[in-house]
Amino acid sequence: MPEVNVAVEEWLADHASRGCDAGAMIDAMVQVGFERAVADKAVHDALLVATGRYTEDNFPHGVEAANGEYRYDAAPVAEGNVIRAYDRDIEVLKRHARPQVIVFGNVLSADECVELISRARPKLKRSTTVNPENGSQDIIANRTSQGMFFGRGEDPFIEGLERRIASLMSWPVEHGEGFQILNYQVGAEYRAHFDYFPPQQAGSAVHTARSGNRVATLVLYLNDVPGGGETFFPDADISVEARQGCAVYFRYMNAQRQLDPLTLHGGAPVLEGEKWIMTKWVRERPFV
Ligand code: PD2
Ligand code: ZN
Repeated sequence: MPEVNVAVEEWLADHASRGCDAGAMIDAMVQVGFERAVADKAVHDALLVATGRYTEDNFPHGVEAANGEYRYDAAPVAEGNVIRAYDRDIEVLKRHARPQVIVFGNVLSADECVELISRARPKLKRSTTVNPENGSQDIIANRTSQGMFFGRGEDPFIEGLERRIASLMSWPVEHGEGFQILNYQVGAEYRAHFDYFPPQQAGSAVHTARSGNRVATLVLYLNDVPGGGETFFPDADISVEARQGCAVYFRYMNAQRQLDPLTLHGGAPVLEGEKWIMTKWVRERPFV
């Protein structure tokens, strides 16, 4: 298996600085024997260095999404059963290939979960969803949680967690939306939905104009839920229980900008106790 040595880095830097297409560079590396995940990361790192940020022109693989059946790239998450993510060893509990869903343990400590909940509690407001027709944020029966957002990098505690999560998701911290905390009381739920903005819906454009679409999600569980509250993927027969400090990752945009409909998912109604989660959504381009 070839390595990303100095010569390869020079080749990457040269092509990235000349605005070469990321997909073509990845394909060229794969053709000479690199694993796709290795090539994907090397190319995106080179583009970041060359441009200071991803742009519409160089990422991801042209402006138009490819049509047809979703093609699974290697998920950018590192291989192995334990992943060193910035400052913490994170356990890989389960990996699903189609859709790309990965369950992690030990992402947050109990103290971190408690701290996040106590900071969020006084700021909760009823959650909204995007109106597919005009993009407005509406309160609807499909989503009955309460939530709040932290500003990105708003203090050292939040910034440290963002670095850990960016490392785990192998996606630049600048591409992340601010952490969102959600609280579900008994009966509250988030019915099946996509986290990406479906391009065929008129209301999506207002949300994708500046930073592109969402690429992947990490849902982090801040408490043990005594009953209900699983994150479920109805078309993939996957269900993840809410366990404090654990998280579920799912990837729905590939390098060709296709979107994976199998990542339809929801938060099941809480049957007993309450549920606290934190979400991290990452975008194609820096989130501004
Ligand atoms: O509450 C959840 O488990 C959940 C699952 C999926 C929340 C979201 N998505 C979300 O807020 O997008
Ligand atoms: Zn969701």
